[in-house]
Amino acid sequence: MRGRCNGKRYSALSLLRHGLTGADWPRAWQSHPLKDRYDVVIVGGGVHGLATAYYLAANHGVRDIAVLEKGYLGGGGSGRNTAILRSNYLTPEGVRFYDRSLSLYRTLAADLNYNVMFSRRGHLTLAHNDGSLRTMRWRAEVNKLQGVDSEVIGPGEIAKLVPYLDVSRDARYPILGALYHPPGGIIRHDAVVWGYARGADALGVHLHQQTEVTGIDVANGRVTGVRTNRGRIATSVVVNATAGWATLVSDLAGVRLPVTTFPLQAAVTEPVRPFLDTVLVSGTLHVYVSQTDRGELVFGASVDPFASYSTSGSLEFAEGLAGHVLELMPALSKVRLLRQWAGLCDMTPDFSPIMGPTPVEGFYVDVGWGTYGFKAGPVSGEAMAECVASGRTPEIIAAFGLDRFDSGELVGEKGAAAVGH
Ligand code: PYC
Repeated sequence: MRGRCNGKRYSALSLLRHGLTGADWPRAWQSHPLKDRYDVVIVGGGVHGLATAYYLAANHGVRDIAVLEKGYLGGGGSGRNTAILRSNYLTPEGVRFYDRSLSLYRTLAADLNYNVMFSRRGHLTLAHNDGSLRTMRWRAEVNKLQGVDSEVIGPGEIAKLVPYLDVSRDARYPILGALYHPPGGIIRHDAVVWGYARGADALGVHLHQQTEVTGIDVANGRVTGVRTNRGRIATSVVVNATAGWATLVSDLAGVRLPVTTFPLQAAVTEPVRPFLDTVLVSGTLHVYVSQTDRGELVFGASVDPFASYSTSGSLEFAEGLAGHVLELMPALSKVRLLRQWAGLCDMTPDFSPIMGPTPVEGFYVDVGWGTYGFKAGPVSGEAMAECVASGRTPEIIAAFGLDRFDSGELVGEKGAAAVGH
Protein backbone atom coordinates (compact mmCIF):
# COMPACT_ATOMS: atom_id res chain seq x y z
CA MET A 1 0.00 0.00 0.00
CA ARG A 2 1.30 3.46 -0.91
CA GLY A 3 0.11 6.97 -0.12
CA ARG A 4 1.11 10.60 -0.20
CA CYS A 5 1.45 13.09 2.65
CA ASN A 6 2.53 16.71 2.14
CA GLY A 7 3.72 15.77 -1.33
CA LYS A 8 5.90 12.85 -0.10
CA ARG A 9 5.26 9.20 -0.95
CA TYR A 10 4.82 6.74 1.90
CA SER A 11 4.51 2.95 1.93
CA ALA A 12 2.52 1.19 4.67
CA LEU A 13 5.79 0.12 6.28
CA SER A 14 7.30 3.59 6.25
CA LEU A 15 4.03 5.02 7.68
CA LEU A 16 4.30 2.53 10.55
CA ARG A 17 7.96 3.45 11.11
CA HIS A 18 7.13 7.17 11.09
CA GLY A 19 4.20 6.59 13.46
CA LEU A 20 6.37 4.71 15.95
CA THR A 21 9.50 6.84 15.79
CA GLY A 22 8.19 10.24 14.75
CA ALA A 23 11.31 10.56 12.60
CA ASP A 24 11.13 12.78 9.53
CA TRP A 25 7.39 13.32 10.07
CA PRO A 26 6.42 16.47 8.14
CA ARG A 27 5.10 19.21 10.44
CA ALA A 28 1.60 20.41 9.61
CA TRP A 29 2.58 23.98 10.47
CA GLN A 30 5.78 25.76 11.43
CA SER A 31 6.91 27.70 14.48
CA HIS A 32 8.05 31.28 13.91
CA PRO A 33 9.61 33.85 16.21
CA LEU A 34 7.01 36.38 17.35
CA LYS A 35 7.55 39.51 15.26
CA ASP A 36 7.09 42.94 16.85
CA ARG A 37 4.69 44.06 14.09
CA TYR A 38 1.94 42.36 12.04
CA ASP A 39 -0.68 43.79 9.70
CA VAL A 40 -3.39 41.74 11.42
CA VAL A 41 -3.44 40.02 14.82
CA ILE A 42 -6.12 37.41 15.42
CA VAL A 43 -6.76 36.43 19.02
CA GLY A 44 -7.92 32.82 19.32
CA GLY A 45 -6.49 29.75 17.55
CA GLY A 46 -9.75 27.88 17.11
CA VAL A 47 -11.68 27.26 13.93
CA HIS A 48 -12.93 30.88 13.75
CA GLY A 49 -9.53 32.51 14.18
CA LEU A 50 -7.76 30.06 11.88
CA ALA A 51 -10.46 30.25 9.20
CA THR A 52 -10.31 34.06 9.30
CA ALA A 53 -6.53 33.92 8.85
CA TYR A 54 -6.81 31.36 6.06
CA TYR A 55 -9.43 33.31 4.06
CA LEU A 56 -7.61 36.62 4.60
CA ALA A 57 -4.56 35.06 3.01
CA ALA A 58 -6.31 32.88 0.40
CA ASN A 59 -9.08 35.25 -0.74
CA HIS A 60 -7.57 38.69 -0.11
CA GLY A 61 -3.79 38.25 -0.27
CA VAL A 62 -3.32 39.57 3.31
CA ARG A 63 -0.50 37.40 4.65
CA ASP A 64 1.25 39.32 7.41
CA ILE A 65 -0.97 37.81 10.07
CA ALA A 66 -0.36 36.43 13.57
CA VAL A 67 -2.85 34.06 15.17
CA LEU A 68 -2.34 34.12 18.95
CA GLU A 69 -3.53 31.17 21.00
CA LYS A 70 -3.01 31.08 24.75
CA GLY A 71 -3.15 27.26 24.85
CA TYR A 72 -2.88 24.95 21.86
CA LEU A 73 -4.65 25.24 18.51
CA GLY A 74 -8.21 23.92 18.77
CA GLY A 75 -7.97 23.44 22.55
CA GLY A 76 -11.00 25.62 23.33
CA GLY A 77 -14.52 25.44 21.94
CA SER A 78 -13.28 23.97 18.64
CA GLY A 79 -12.14 20.78 20.36
CA ARG A 80 -14.99 20.60 22.87
CA ASN A 81 -18.12 20.68 20.74
CA THR A 82 -20.09 17.73 19.37
CA ALA A 83 -19.21 18.54 15.74
CA ILE A 84 -22.81 18.79 14.50
CA LEU A 85 -23.42 20.68 11.25
CA ARG A 86 -26.80 22.00 10.16
CA SER A 87 -28.48 25.09 8.77
CA ASN A 88 -32.11 24.58 9.85
CA TYR A 89 -32.31 27.81 11.85
CA LEU A 90 -35.35 29.92 12.66
CA THR A 91 -34.57 33.35 11.20
CA PRO A 92 -33.84 34.00 7.50
CA GLU A 93 -30.56 35.68 8.53
CA GLY A 94 -29.52 32.62 10.53
CA VAL A 95 -30.56 30.12 7.85
CA ARG A 96 -28.63 31.94 5.09
CA PHE A 97 -25.56 32.30 7.27
CA TYR A 98 -25.35 28.68 8.49
CA ASP A 99 -26.21 27.39 5.04
CA ARG A 100 -23.19 29.14 3.58
CA SER A 101 -21.11 27.49 6.32
CA LEU A 102 -22.50 24.07 5.47
CA SER A 103 -21.69 24.55 1.80
CA LEU A 104 -18.11 25.59 2.68
CA TYR A 105 -17.85 22.54 4.97
CA ARG A 106 -18.99 20.26 2.12
CA THR A 107 -16.01 21.18 -0.06
CA LEU A 108 -13.53 21.86 2.74
CA ALA A 109 -11.58 18.62 2.34
CA ALA A 110 -10.94 19.39 -1.33
CA ASP A 111 -10.31 23.11 -0.72
CA LEU A 112 -7.74 22.44 2.02
CA ASN A 113 -6.47 19.15 0.57
CA TYR A 114 -7.03 17.67 4.02
CA ASN A 115 -9.51 15.00 5.05
CA VAL A 116 -11.94 16.68 7.47
CA MET A 117 -14.26 13.63 7.44
CA PHE A 118 -17.46 15.47 6.64
CA SER A 119 -20.35 13.04 6.89
CA ARG A 120 -23.80 14.05 5.70
CA ARG A 121 -26.17 12.17 7.98
CA GLY A 122 -29.49 13.95 8.09
CA HIS A 123 -30.51 15.82 11.24
CA LEU A 124 -33.69 15.13 13.20
CA THR A 125 -35.09 17.45 15.87
CA LEU A 126 -37.84 15.62 17.73
CA ALA A 127 -41.05 17.28 18.86
CA HIS A 128 -42.66 15.81 21.97
CA ASN A 129 -45.47 18.33 22.33
CA ASP A 130 -47.68 20.61 20.23
CA GLY A 131 -45.60 23.71 21.02
CA SER A 132 -42.39 22.15 19.65
CA LEU A 133 -44.23 20.79 16.62
CA ARG A 134 -45.43 24.29 15.83
CA THR A 135 -41.86 25.65 16.08
CA MET A 136 -40.62 22.82 13.80
CA ARG A 137 -43.25 23.73 11.18
CA TRP A 138 -42.23 27.37 11.42
CA ARG A 139 -38.57 26.49 10.98
CA ALA A 140 -39.36 24.18 8.05
CA GLU A 141 -41.19 26.99 6.25
CA VAL A 142 -38.42 29.56 6.86
CA ASN A 143 -35.85 26.97 5.74
CA LYS A 144 -37.71 26.16 2.53
CA LEU A 145 -38.08 29.83 1.66
CA GLN A 146 -34.28 30.10 1.90
CA GLY A 147 -33.84 27.00 -0.28
CA VAL A 148 -32.78 24.79 2.63
CA ASP A 149 -34.02 21.20 2.68
CA SER A 150 -36.16 20.76 5.84
CA GLU A 151 -39.56 19.22 6.46
CA VAL A 152 -41.69 17.99 9.33
CA ILE A 153 -42.11 14.21 9.31
CA GLY A 154 -44.23 11.88 11.43
CA PRO A 155 -43.37 9.05 13.84
CA GLY A 156 -43.59 6.34 11.15
CA GLU A 157 -40.88 7.97 9.02
CA ILE A 158 -38.80 8.79 12.11
CA ALA A 159 -38.88 5.13 13.16
CA LYS A 160 -37.51 4.11 9.75
CA LEU A 161 -34.65 6.61 10.07
CA VAL A 162 -33.77 5.69 13.69
CA PRO A 163 -34.61 2.03 14.31
CA TYR A 164 -33.83 1.93 18.06
CA LEU A 165 -35.84 5.01 18.94
CA ASP A 166 -38.86 4.49 21.19
CA VAL A 167 -41.69 5.95 19.09
CA SER A 168 -44.46 4.16 21.00
CA ARG A 169 -47.46 6.23 22.07
CA ASP A 170 -47.01 5.24 25.70
CA ALA A 171 -43.41 6.54 25.91
CA ARG A 172 -43.03 9.04 28.76
CA TYR A 173 -42.33 11.78 26.19
CA PRO A 174 -44.16 10.54 23.08
CA ILE A 175 -42.69 11.61 19.75
CA LEU A 176 -45.26 13.58 17.74
CA GLY A 177 -43.03 14.43 14.80
CA ALA A 178 -39.63 15.85 13.90
CA LEU A 179 -37.97 18.52 11.82
CA TYR A 180 -35.96 16.49 9.31
CA HIS A 181 -33.01 18.26 7.69
CA PRO A 182 -31.25 15.88 5.26
CA PRO A 183 -28.13 18.09 4.63
CA GLY A 184 -27.13 18.08 8.32
CA GLY A 185 -24.28 15.91 9.53
CA ILE A 186 -21.08 15.65 11.50
CA ILE A 187 -17.40 16.25 10.84
CA ARG A 188 -14.08 15.60 12.59
CA HIS A 189 -13.57 18.83 14.54
CA ASP A 190 -9.81 18.45 15.15
CA ALA A 191 -9.26 17.83 11.47
CA VAL A 192 -11.07 21.07 10.62
CA VAL A 193 -8.76 23.00 12.96
CA TRP A 194 -5.64 21.26 11.66
CA GLY A 195 -6.73 21.71 8.04
CA TYR A 196 -7.22 25.47 8.42
CA ALA A 197 -4.00 25.78 10.45
CA ARG A 198 -2.03 23.92 7.80
CA GLY A 199 -3.65 25.93 4.99
CA ALA A 200 -3.01 29.27 6.72
CA ASP A 201 0.59 28.30 7.53
CA ALA A 202 1.25 27.37 3.90
CA LEU A 203 0.10 30.87 2.90
CA GLY A 204 2.56 32.53 5.30
CA VAL A 205 0.38 33.10 8.40
CA HIS A 206 2.27 32.83 11.71
CA LEU A 207 0.57 30.59 14.27
CA HIS A 208 1.72 31.30 17.84
CA GLN A 209 0.61 28.85 20.52
CA GLN A 210 1.15 29.44 24.26
CA THR A 211 0.82 33.15 23.53
CA GLU A 212 -1.62 34.90 25.80
CA VAL A 213 -2.93 38.39 25.14
CA THR A 214 -2.57 40.51 28.27
CA GLY A 215 -3.48 43.92 26.87
CA ILE A 216 -4.76 45.72 23.79
CA ASP A 217 -3.38 49.21 23.21
CA VAL A 218 -5.82 51.82 21.98
CA ALA A 219 -4.91 55.47 21.25
CA ASN A 220 -7.32 58.11 19.98
CA GLY A 221 -10.04 55.52 19.44
CA ARG A 222 -7.93 53.14 17.32
CA VAL A 223 -6.00 49.96 17.97
CA THR A 224 -2.22 50.40 18.05
CA GLY A 225 -0.96 47.11 19.43
CA VAL A 226 -1.36 43.95 21.44
CA ARG A 227 0.56 43.02 24.57
CA THR A 228 1.26 39.34 25.15
CA ASN A 229 3.12 37.16 27.62
CA ARG A 230 5.87 37.00 24.94
CA GLY A 231 6.14 40.70 24.14
CA ARG A 232 4.33 43.55 22.43
CA ILE A 233 3.12 43.49 18.82
CA ALA A 234 2.39 46.72 16.96
CA THR A 235 -0.68 46.39 14.73
CA SER A 236 -3.65 48.42 13.55
CA VAL A 237 -6.05 45.47 13.25
CA VAL A 238 -7.07 43.03 15.99
CA VAL A 239 -9.77 40.38 15.59
CA ASN A 240 -11.21 38.90 18.76
CA ALA A 241 -12.11 35.35 17.68
CA THR A 242 -12.22 33.79 21.12
CA ALA A 243 -14.91 31.69 22.74
CA GLY A 244 -15.26 31.58 26.50
CA TRP A 245 -12.92 34.55 26.86
CA ALA A 246 -14.74 36.88 24.46
CA THR A 247 -15.75 39.43 27.08
CA LEU A 248 -12.36 39.40 28.80
CA VAL A 249 -10.47 40.03 25.54
CA SER A 250 -12.92 42.73 24.41
CA ASP A 251 -12.67 44.41 27.82
CA LEU A 252 -8.93 44.82 27.13
CA ALA A 253 -9.87 47.13 24.24
CA GLY A 254 -12.54 48.86 26.30
CA VAL A 255 -15.41 47.27 24.34
CA ARG A 256 -18.19 45.86 26.52
CA LEU A 257 -20.11 42.89 25.14
CA PRO A 258 -23.61 41.71 26.16
CA VAL A 259 -22.35 38.17 26.71
CA THR A 260 -22.57 35.74 29.64
CA THR A 261 -20.46 32.60 29.66
CA PHE A 262 -21.89 29.18 30.56
CA PRO A 263 -20.31 25.70 30.47
CA LEU A 264 -21.81 23.11 28.12
CA GLN A 265 -21.08 19.49 28.95
CA ALA A 266 -20.76 16.58 26.56
CA ALA A 267 -19.82 12.90 26.78
CA VAL A 268 -18.80 9.98 24.60
CA THR A 269 -19.42 6.23 25.00
CA GLU A 270 -17.34 3.20 24.19
CA PRO A 271 -17.62 2.24 20.51
CA VAL A 272 -20.61 0.09 19.53
CA ARG A 273 -21.61 -1.37 16.18
CA PRO A 274 -22.91 1.25 13.77
CA PHE A 275 -26.68 1.68 14.19
CA LEU A 276 -27.31 5.43 14.14
CA ASP A 277 -26.74 7.22 10.87
CA THR A 278 -28.65 10.42 11.63
CA VAL A 279 -28.04 13.17 14.15
CA LEU A 280 -30.82 12.98 16.72
CA VAL A 281 -31.89 15.92 18.90
CA SER A 282 -34.57 16.25 21.55
CA GLY A 283 -35.01 19.77 22.85
CA THR A 284 -37.53 18.68 25.47
CA LEU A 285 -35.20 16.00 26.83
CA HIS A 286 -32.15 18.31 26.51
CA VAL A 287 -30.08 15.80 24.60
CA TYR A 288 -28.51 15.24 21.19
CA VAL A 289 -26.69 12.18 19.93
CA SER A 290 -24.70 11.09 16.92
CA GLN A 291 -22.46 8.11 16.22
CA THR A 292 -18.90 8.65 15.06
CA ASP A 293 -17.23 6.65 12.33
CA ARG A 294 -15.44 4.77 15.14
CA GLY A 295 -18.78 3.74 16.65
CA GLU A 296 -18.72 5.98 19.75
CA LEU A 297 -21.96 7.74 20.65
CA VAL A 298 -21.40 11.45 21.20
CA PHE A 299 -23.92 13.09 23.53
CA GLY A 300 -24.51 16.69 24.47
CA ALA A 301 -27.03 18.61 26.52
CA SER A 302 -28.06 22.17 27.31
CA VAL A 303 -25.69 24.58 29.02
CA ASP A 304 -25.21 24.26 32.78
CA PRO A 305 -27.75 26.41 34.64
CA PHE A 306 -25.14 28.84 36.01
CA ALA A 307 -22.54 31.19 34.55
CA SER A 308 -19.00 29.86 34.99
CA TYR A 309 -15.62 29.36 33.29
CA SER A 310 -15.37 25.76 34.50
CA THR A 311 -14.61 23.06 31.94
CA SER A 312 -15.08 20.15 34.35
CA GLY A 313 -17.72 17.48 33.94
CA SER A 314 -20.22 16.73 36.70
CA LEU A 315 -21.89 13.53 37.89
CA GLU A 316 -25.21 15.35 37.88
CA PHE A 317 -24.83 15.93 34.14
CA ALA A 318 -23.90 12.30 33.45
CA GLU A 319 -26.90 11.04 35.44
CA GLY A 320 -29.35 13.42 33.76
CA LEU A 321 -27.94 12.65 30.33
CA ALA A 322 -28.15 8.87 30.83
CA GLY A 323 -31.76 9.15 31.99
CA HIS A 324 -32.73 11.24 28.99
CA VAL A 325 -30.93 9.06 26.46
CA LEU A 326 -32.67 5.98 27.84
CA GLU A 327 -36.07 7.65 27.53
CA LEU A 328 -35.32 7.88 23.81
CA MET A 329 -33.40 4.65 23.23
CA PRO A 330 -33.92 2.14 26.07
CA ALA A 331 -31.73 -0.39 24.20
CA LEU A 332 -28.62 1.64 25.14
CA SER A 333 -28.86 0.78 28.84
CA LYS A 334 -25.71 -1.38 28.79
CA VAL A 335 -23.50 1.06 26.86
CA ARG A 336 -20.75 2.59 29.01
CA LEU A 337 -19.72 6.24 29.04
CA LEU A 338 -16.03 6.61 28.22
CA ARG A 339 -15.38 10.24 29.10
CA GLN A 340 -17.04 13.61 29.54
CA TRP A 341 -15.90 17.21 29.22
CA ALA A 342 -17.21 20.76 29.00
CA GLY A 343 -16.73 23.72 26.69
CA LEU A 344 -17.56 27.37 27.26
CA CYS A 345 -20.50 29.04 25.53
CA ASP A 346 -20.72 32.81 25.26
CA MET A 347 -24.45 33.45 25.25
CA THR A 348 -25.90 36.66 23.79
CA PRO A 349 -29.41 37.93 24.61
CA ASP A 350 -30.80 36.85 21.21
CA PHE A 351 -28.74 33.66 20.68
CA SER A 352 -27.07 35.14 17.58
CA PRO A 353 -23.38 35.99 17.28
CA ILE A 354 -21.74 39.41 17.40
CA MET A 355 -19.61 40.00 14.31
CA GLY A 356 -17.89 42.90 12.64
CA PRO A 357 -16.37 46.25 13.63
CA THR A 358 -16.68 47.85 17.05
CA PRO A 359 -16.55 51.47 18.23
CA VAL A 360 -12.75 51.07 18.53
CA GLU A 361 -11.31 51.45 15.04
CA GLY A 362 -9.39 48.37 13.96
CA PHE A 363 -10.88 46.19 16.71
CA TYR A 364 -13.20 43.53 15.26
CA VAL A 365 -15.22 40.87 17.03
CA ASP A 366 -16.30 37.39 15.98
CA VAL A 367 -17.82 36.29 19.27
CA GLY A 368 -20.98 35.38 21.19
CA TRP A 369 -21.41 31.98 19.56
CA GLY A 370 -23.46 30.37 22.28
CA THR A 371 -23.90 26.74 21.29
CA TYR A 372 -23.58 27.35 17.53
CA GLY A 373 -19.92 28.28 17.11
CA PHE A 374 -18.30 25.28 15.51
CA LYS A 375 -20.83 24.94 12.69
CA ALA A 376 -20.26 28.60 11.79
CA GLY A 377 -16.45 28.37 11.53
CA PRO A 378 -16.00 28.52 7.74
CA VAL A 379 -18.58 31.23 6.98
CA SER A 380 -17.37 33.32 9.91
CA GLY A 381 -13.80 33.08 8.67
CA GLU A 382 -14.84 33.97 5.15
CA ALA A 383 -17.01 36.92 6.23
CA MET A 384 -14.59 38.29 8.85
CA ALA A 385 -11.75 38.11 6.34
CA GLU A 386 -13.81 40.13 3.85
CA CYS A 387 -14.82 42.60 6.55
CA VAL A 388 -11.21 43.20 7.64
CA ALA A 389 -9.75 43.27 4.13
CA SER A 390 -12.39 45.54 2.58
CA GLY A 391 -13.33 47.64 5.61
CA ARG A 392 -17.00 46.92 4.78
CA THR A 393 -19.39 44.59 6.59
CA PRO A 394 -20.49 41.80 4.23
CA GLU A 395 -24.23 41.40 3.77
CA ILE A 396 -24.24 37.88 5.22
CA ILE A 397 -23.21 39.19 8.67
CA ALA A 398 -24.85 42.63 8.51
CA ALA A 399 -27.60 41.56 10.94
CA PHE A 400 -25.11 40.41 13.59
CA GLY A 401 -23.46 43.76 14.42
CA LEU A 402 -22.82 44.86 18.00
CA ASP A 403 -24.98 47.96 17.40
CA ARG A 404 -28.15 45.83 17.24
CA PHE A 405 -28.22 45.83 21.04
CA ASP A 406 -28.60 49.64 20.91
CA SER A 407 -31.07 49.72 18.02
CA GLY A 408 -33.09 46.77 19.36
CA GLU A 409 -33.01 44.93 16.01
CA LEU A 410 -32.35 41.54 17.53
CA VAL A 411 -32.05 38.27 15.55
CA GLY A 412 -33.87 35.84 17.85
CA GLU A 413 -32.44 32.34 17.32
CA LYS A 414 -33.38 30.73 20.62
CA GLY A 415 -36.09 28.72 18.85
CA ALA A 416 -33.37 27.02 16.75
CA ALA A 417 -31.28 25.89 19.71
CA ALA A 418 -30.62 22.15 19.62
CA VAL A 419 -31.90 21.88 23.16
CA GLY A 420 -33.63 24.25 25.57
CA HIS A 421 -31.44 26.63 27.55
O1 PYC B 1 -27.10 23.82 17.71
O2 PYC B 1 -26.86 21.90 16.70
C1 PYC B 1 -26.66 22.65 17.64
C2 PYC B 1 -25.81 22.20 18.76
C3 PYC B 1 -25.33 20.96 18.96
C4 PYC B 1 -24.60 21.02 20.09
C5 PYC B 1 -24.64 22.28 20.58
N1 PYC B 1 -25.39 23.01 19.74
